Amino acid sequence: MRYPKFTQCICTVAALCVAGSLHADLSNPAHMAQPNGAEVETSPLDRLWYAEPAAEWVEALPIGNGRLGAMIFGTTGTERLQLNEDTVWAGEPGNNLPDGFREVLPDARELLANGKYKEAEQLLMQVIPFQAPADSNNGMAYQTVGDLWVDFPGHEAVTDYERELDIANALSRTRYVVDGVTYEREYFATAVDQVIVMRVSADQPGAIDCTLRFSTPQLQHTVSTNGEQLVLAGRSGDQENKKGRVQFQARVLPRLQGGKLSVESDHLQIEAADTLELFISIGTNFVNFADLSADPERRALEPLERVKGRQYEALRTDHVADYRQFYDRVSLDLGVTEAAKLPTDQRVQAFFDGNDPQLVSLYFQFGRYLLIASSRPGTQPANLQGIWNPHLNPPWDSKYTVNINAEMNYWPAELTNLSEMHEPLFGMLEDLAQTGADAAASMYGARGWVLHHNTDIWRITGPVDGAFYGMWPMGGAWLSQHLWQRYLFTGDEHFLASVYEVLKACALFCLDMLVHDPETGWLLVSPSVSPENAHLHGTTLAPGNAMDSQLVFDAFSNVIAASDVLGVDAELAEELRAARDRLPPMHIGRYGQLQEWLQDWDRPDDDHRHVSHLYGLHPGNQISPFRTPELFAAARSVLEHRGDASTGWSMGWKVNLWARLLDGNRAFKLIREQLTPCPVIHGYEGKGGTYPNLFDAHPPFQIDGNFGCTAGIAEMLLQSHDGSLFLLPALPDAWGQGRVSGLRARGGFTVELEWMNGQLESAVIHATKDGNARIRSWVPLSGPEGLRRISVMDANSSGLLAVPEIQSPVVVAQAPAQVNPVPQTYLYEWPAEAGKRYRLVSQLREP
Ligand code: FUC
Repeated sequence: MRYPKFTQCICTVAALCVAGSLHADLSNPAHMAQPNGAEVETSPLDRLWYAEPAAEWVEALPIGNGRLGAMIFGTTGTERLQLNEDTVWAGEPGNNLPDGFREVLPDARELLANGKYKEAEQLLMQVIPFQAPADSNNGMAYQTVGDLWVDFPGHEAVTDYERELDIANALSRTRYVVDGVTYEREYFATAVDQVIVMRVSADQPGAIDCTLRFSTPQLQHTVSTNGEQLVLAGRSGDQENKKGRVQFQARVLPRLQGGKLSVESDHLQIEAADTLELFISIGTNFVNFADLSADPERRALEPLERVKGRQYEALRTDHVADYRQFYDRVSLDLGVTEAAKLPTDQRVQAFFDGNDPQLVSLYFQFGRYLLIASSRPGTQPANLQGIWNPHLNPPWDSKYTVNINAEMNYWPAELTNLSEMHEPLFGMLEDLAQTGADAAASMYGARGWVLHHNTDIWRITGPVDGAFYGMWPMGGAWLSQHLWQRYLFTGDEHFLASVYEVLKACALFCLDMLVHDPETGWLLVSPSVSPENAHLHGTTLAPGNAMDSQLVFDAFSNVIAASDVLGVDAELAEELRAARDRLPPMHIGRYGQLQEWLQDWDRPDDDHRHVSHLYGLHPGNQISPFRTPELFAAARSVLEHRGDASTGWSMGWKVNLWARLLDGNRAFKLIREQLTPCPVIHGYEGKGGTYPNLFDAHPPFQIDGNFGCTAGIAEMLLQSHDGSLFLLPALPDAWGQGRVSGLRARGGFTVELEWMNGQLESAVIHATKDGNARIRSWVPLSGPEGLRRISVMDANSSGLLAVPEIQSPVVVAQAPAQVNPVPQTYLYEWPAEAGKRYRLVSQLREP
């Protein structure tokens, strides 16, 4: 038979599960025959597959090249490809700076200093209203381009149906049988050729009849034909005080073998073709956040002109090679059980109470797949839905929420060896440093740049959604940590020099906006909120919230360290050091919890999804089991009280937090929560989880939970934020045996680990920089020449692994004494040389 059924792949999985060999041979991929007789390597494990077409959007399968995205439904009678292009947003250039803010700022600060929190909110609501007037701008929406429909008459009832997303090759396929003919569709979104491709083939000649149609919910649009192409042209939506000025054009170029193409006024008809290839291209007029002068038609036509002369196989080969240069960098094997034979949706159903470790590695690799598919150098950063969105008015506008969500999207970037995919975020930071300078000057009279809790493609930097949510001036301080983290992972000083001005300007804003508290002498961020969580006084507003002080501490520390590395701004560094010493210390409250606010207002029964004050534990590194055991216990107390079940992204964060708390079993419990089916397909109600297509459910769909959990799985296996590379810091009992390769660590290291019976067996550390390699392990290790055991963590000679020194916490009198045994681990170091690989072996390993 020319068309191997997907079940043959599944049999390969079964073969991998033979007794005594519960681990996948990922180095030995299966080979899948293609209609043209060529073979494409596929891992039988790295795929999502289903026995039914998608009935709902969250059952469809995402493909993308960073800029273009499609959701593939795999429906037989009428195929649906829902299309996106990452610059199709409502609105037009322009910032959203509020009138009158500067005038009320001194009074708002005064009210907050005097404990009049609600009054401060009321005052600020006058200039940052929640029920925004029509002439305001609360950020614009990311919007769909529309849908391509392919009608196959007579294909409504089929047999032998299967569809898959092969994430090892970034290819999707649908197969079924009608009247004894086997049909296959293959789809991919290529970054090399900048088109989405769909190929329809059949195992009998002349069997393909179909109609191609476009539709879109966009109000301003036309559908037409041009030559042999089907064309959808339109303009993005108006929103609040903005006109929709993004013009887009989507074009489909068909290529037939055999058969006949008829071009009608608004659709294309194909009769009796042997094969049909469709090339979908989308262009817009977007150049950058301030410039819409490009020609969408020319941009849509150019890729089609290029692919005209190229064979399908060549396009696919180039696409797969391009994708795999990123994807193949990391492999993860947590074991394979019988559960891996089931369709993906059934695996999610069974996961919480089952034994399916391979679903975790699949989910991890799916997160990496999504980042490669939604964020490529030169594209827009992944937004709340990555690039996949069928709506004109998506949840939270599908923009960038920077009080957690946008950062979370990029947590896996360095850690899981996808550093290039981080670049769109850096590009956005460069833009925000410009638009945020206007906000800093006009709203605060401050130097530098500020971002509040949302931004969009126009790089707005003013507050949105009212003072309760929007009065948070720390978006820049959090988002720009990513620049510094990129430097720590890569040691790339050229990169650091190129982004230094953004870091510096962020620190200058913080310096200028801090308010001196005469009572304590501390410098406080005010006005501000602890994101979205109301305290005892019925508002989010308070000065000196824990996360804000942690963020300013890091923003200052980054510039202090960068100025040293680059040999610039010594005086500024001194000034920042002095201000940093005057930030309030963290506080431990009456039930032993890390305080979210300067006052002991936390409630033991608070289960709010945001755990902002734990920024210092993750993604930050101010809280450590080894350096700050008291704060470590207090952070743990916060998480115990907040509980596990929550929105998707909140659970994704908690996987990371429990990993940093070195509790692998609890981190795994959170993964189980995250991989629970979301009970509702539509709407915002209920607890978070996972949809059938493995998209994260806030609910509704929000991609940050995918990325957060992906990073969390990596954090369970390797951490490098606390002065050393901690190997297997938080391995759960459920992953007794396994291996991982390709994870990245700060200091410029790439790491391979193997473990058995829940303990590290061996590690290979590949250094890409000269420097002191420092390793922490739960088991004693033997290793490379020059390896020496050390007992204390003195200042590391490699600045890339340096840790902060923070002030001792303030502990309220009623706080229970907490027992904080420092975990017993083994610490080693040796001088590593760039380009060398070092092997370490457990001394407990059986000979
Ligand atoms: C923040 C979160 C919400 C949601 C939104 C996009 O406001 O509190 O849960 O994720 O961003």
